[in-house]
Amino acid sequence: MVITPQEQQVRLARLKTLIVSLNEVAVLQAVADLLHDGVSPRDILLCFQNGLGEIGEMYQRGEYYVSGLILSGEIMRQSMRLLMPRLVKEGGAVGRSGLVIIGTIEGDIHDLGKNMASYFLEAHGFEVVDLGVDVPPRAFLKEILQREPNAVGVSLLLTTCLEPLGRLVHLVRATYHGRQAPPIFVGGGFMTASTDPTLAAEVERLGVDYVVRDAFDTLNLCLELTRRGEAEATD
Ligand code: B12
Repeated sequence: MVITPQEQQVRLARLKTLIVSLNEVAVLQAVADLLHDGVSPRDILLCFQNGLGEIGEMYQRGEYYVSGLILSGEIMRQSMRLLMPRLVKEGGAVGRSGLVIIGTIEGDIHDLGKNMASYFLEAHGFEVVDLGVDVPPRAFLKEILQREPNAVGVSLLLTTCLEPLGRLVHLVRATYHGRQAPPIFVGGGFMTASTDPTLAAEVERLGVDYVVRDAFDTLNLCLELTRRGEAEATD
C-alpha cells in the first residue's frame, strides 16, 4: 500500500507522540505498520532521533527521570529489530572490505547509535572492530596501532566527554607524528539536531576529521575513505 505524503506526515507525527509518551506496544505496532505501508525506514529513524531528543529535553526539565531515559532506550532497541533489515536494504551499495574501529569514548555508556552504525557498516561489507563503551583513549590507540584501520569512529553523547575525545585525538596525532593517521570521525546524539548545533563545531575544533549525523552518513563516509585509501595506494 502506498500512502500520500500528507498521510505519511500525520502518521510519523503520531509515531513521535507515541515515542515521547513511552508507549512501547503502540510504537512497535506503528513502526511495523509504517514499514508495511512503504514508508522509508530512514524517515522512521529520523522520527526516533527527534522523539528521543525530546525525551532528553523533558529529562532535563525534570519531566522524566532516568527511568524514562532507560525505557526510551529499550523502545529504541526493540524498534531497531524491525528497522535494521530495511535500513540495510535501503543503504545501497555494498562496501569494499574496509576496516573500521568503533567505540564509545571514556565516561560514556550510550551504545544504541554506535551499535546501529556498526551493524550498518558490517551489513555493507565492512569489517568492524567494536571496542564497546567507556573506552579510554589509550585503549583506542592500542587497537589503532595494532590493526591500522581505514577509519576510527567515536561515539559521543555526553558533553562531559569532550575532554577524553580531545585526549584521543591528541594521542593519535602525537603518536603518528607526521605519518598519515587513520581519519577519526565522531557520531552520536551529541551532534544530532536535538542538541546545540555549535557543539559539532566544537568537536571539529578538537581536530576530529569528520562529524557524522546518522548511520547513512557513516556508511557514505566510510565508503569514500576506503575508495580514497585505495586510490592513494595505487598512486
Ligand atoms: C537512551 C538514553 C540513555 C540510555 C542509553 C541506553 C543505551 N544503551 O545507549 C541510558 C539510560 C543508559 C542513559 C544514561 C544517561 N544519560 Co542519556 N540519553 C538517552 C537519549 C534519550 C537517547 C540516546 C539514543 O540512544 N538515541 C537514539 C540513537 C539511535 O540516536 P543517536 O545516538 O543520535 O545515533 C545516531 C547517530 O548519531 C549516529 N551515531 C550514533 N553513535 C554513533 C557512533 C559512531 C561511531 C558513528 C559513526 C555514528 C553514530 O548513528 C545513529 C543512527 O542514525 C538521549 C537524548 C538524545 N538527545 O540523544 C539522552 C542523553 C544523551 N543522556 C543524557 C544524560 C545526561 C544521561 C545520564 C548522565 C543521566 C544520569 N543522570 O544518569 C546518563 C549517562 C550515563 C553515561 N555515563 O553514559 C543527556 C546528555 C546531555 C549532555 N549534553 O551531556 C541526553 C542528551 C539527554 C538530555 N537532553 O539531557 N541515557
